[in-house]
Amino acid sequence: MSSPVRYTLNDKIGVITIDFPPVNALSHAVRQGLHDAIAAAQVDASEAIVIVCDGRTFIAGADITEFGKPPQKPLLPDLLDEIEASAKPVIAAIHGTALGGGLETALAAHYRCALDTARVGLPEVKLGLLPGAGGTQRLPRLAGVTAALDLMTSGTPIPAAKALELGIVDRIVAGDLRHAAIAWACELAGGGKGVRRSSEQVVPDFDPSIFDSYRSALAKRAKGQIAPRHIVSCVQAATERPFAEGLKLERELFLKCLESPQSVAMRHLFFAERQAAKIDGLPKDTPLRAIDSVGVIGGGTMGGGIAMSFANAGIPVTLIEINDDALAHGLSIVEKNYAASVKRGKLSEDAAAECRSLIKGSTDYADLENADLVIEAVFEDPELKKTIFARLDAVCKPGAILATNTSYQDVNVIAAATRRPGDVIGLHFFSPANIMKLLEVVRGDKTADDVLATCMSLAKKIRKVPVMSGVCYGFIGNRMLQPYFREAQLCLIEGATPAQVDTAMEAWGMAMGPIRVADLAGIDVGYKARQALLEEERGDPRASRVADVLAEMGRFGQKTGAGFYRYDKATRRHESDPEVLEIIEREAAAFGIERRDIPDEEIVDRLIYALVNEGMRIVDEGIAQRPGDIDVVYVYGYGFPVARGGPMHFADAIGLDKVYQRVLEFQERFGAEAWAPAPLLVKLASR
Ligand code: 3H9
Repeated sequence: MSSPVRYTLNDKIGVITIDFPPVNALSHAVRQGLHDAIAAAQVDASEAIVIVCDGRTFIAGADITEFGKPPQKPLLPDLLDEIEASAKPVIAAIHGTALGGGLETALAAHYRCALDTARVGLPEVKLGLLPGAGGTQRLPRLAGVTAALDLMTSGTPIPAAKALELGIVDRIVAGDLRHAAIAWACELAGGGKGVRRSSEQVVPDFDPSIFDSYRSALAKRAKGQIAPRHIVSCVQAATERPFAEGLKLERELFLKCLESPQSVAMRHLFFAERQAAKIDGLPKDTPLRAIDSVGVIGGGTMGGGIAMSFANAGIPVTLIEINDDALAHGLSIVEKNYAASVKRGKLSEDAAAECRSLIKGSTDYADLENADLVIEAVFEDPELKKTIFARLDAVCKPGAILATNTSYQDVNVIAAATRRPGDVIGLHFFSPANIMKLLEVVRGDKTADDVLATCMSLAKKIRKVPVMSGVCYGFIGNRMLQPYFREAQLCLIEGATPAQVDTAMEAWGMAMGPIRVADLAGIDVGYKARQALLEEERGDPRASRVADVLAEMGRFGQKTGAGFYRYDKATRRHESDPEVLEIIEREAAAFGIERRDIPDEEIVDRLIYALVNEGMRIVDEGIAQRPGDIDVVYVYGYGFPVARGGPMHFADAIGLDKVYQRVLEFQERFGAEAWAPAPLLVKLASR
């Protein structure tokens, strides 16, 4: 096999070109090629060396697919030491993204130039890792301690201009990058500029209290994660120890992270997210419909957020409401959201004004006649939705995609209200839609392949993470939430307090405990939904009784200042309410339940295994294409801790046989209706 690295001598400049699609990751073959090329350049007539990449990007990092396999020499840290040790100046020429080991390669070079469109970053922390090829030691020397900590603990890449300001790159070039880099190399060689090693630079002055500040901020922001903590230790070492000693610590802590279940979980999510974007059986070259204009029906919180998601991607939106007042209200919320983004420094005034100008309001469906995609986002009334789709069928042009944002309704029934069910699809956004990354793309029985492919690709354009779901009540995410909430409510009536349930789940890693989630979502919502069901469809009455009582008292949750908790009007901070405890105790007695102490571990296991058991059914029924899709849904849409990799990965990591045994135990204690093990769990556990 030919090497993915070419070395050529262009007059006096040695040019090393990496060509390893799709993202020039530092696989074994690339490392070997780089090693050979650097060695060759040391002994030929070259006076300076350029490292440049073919394809869409500079090196995007170590090859993540190699992690977990036995390491093969040359190891990246050693290779980068060789590059830095080069007797001839080495110039890295960056386009696309220089990420992780890619940026570390550039930092080991002596000079760096970049196109102004390039971005650089050290995103290892998002994989539960730290930069393990000298990044933690070289970056603080070049950019200072604060910038280094920011870049490494956030993992967010920065644009070339910012990198220039921070001293991470030395110059921004325009036009042909290879050409510009070679010209600069000639200039450096001609001017007698020799090597300039990052490892020999001195860390600029800094405030020594910074490390403790980062440690305490990260303890909150990245609760329970080990990589951010280790990053701080490595950067501190860069300021206190000689370079080689710092590298030693970096290697030790990198390997600790690499072997940790956290990194295994986060690497699983990296690939699961990319896999989720693919639809089995749908040809890669399925034609896409052009989406240049969008209509949104309903200017509530959801509709407004959806409109913003498209406007933020430069796609014009027509927002439809039923009358002028409702429209003015909807647009004012959009306005407020943009103002808040400007205030938080997320958007410039100009950018916000531009996005805002892309959203036009209307009360006339006729204004949707040219829309390429229309998304209905009105409240969950099946008859209303059908009426809207019949109207859309009448006004929209042929080929327009008609989508519903429903959380629960049957997309097939909605599609049947039109004469073009092939054009109908579910696009389930999560609130606040302009911020939440998850998009469930719901494929109806008749949804056309090109409609599905278009929506999956469009999701990426509006910076969402798409996961396809089949049609069922609640799709993937909300369907699994039902048994999860059921167990949370049962724990309450059997003996726990709201605070105990929430604290147990939050300590385990959930972003917010289920009882607080119920208060935030509105207790009236579930109440109304239950009222619309027949008695026998409502499930275990013990699991809804307390919520029903609260709803009937007008305690709808955060929005009314009281639900399972009481809320401070000004700060929205929650506190326990003895009245709620009395209600729980009273209702438990009415059911003849003798309340008991429930260990936190039981709470966590019941809630999480309820998710897993339902997830197994969802995979078995083909509602989700694969278990990883469910993990992506839960991490991006439901505050499941990334470091646990999603419910299905977590179950796998624990051992499916252990999960099965615990589910059997719960079946024995709490009954088969709730806890019959999913057939797929039984099958997999027995393997
Ligand atoms: C590291 O560097 C550790 C070192 O500090 C120390 C080592 C000792 N490896 O995302 P896309 C694949 S850790 C292997 O859809 P985009 C990806 O799976 C690494 N494969 O494209 C996908 O495959 P498929 C630090 C990789 O244009 C295909 O490439 N670096 C890698 O939307 C296209 O990816 C990172 O964490 C990789 N490193 O985005 C950067 N990267 O087609 C991770 C991508 O089969 N990468 N693939 O599904 C990214 O952030 C994005 O991929 C990137 C392109 C922005 C580069």
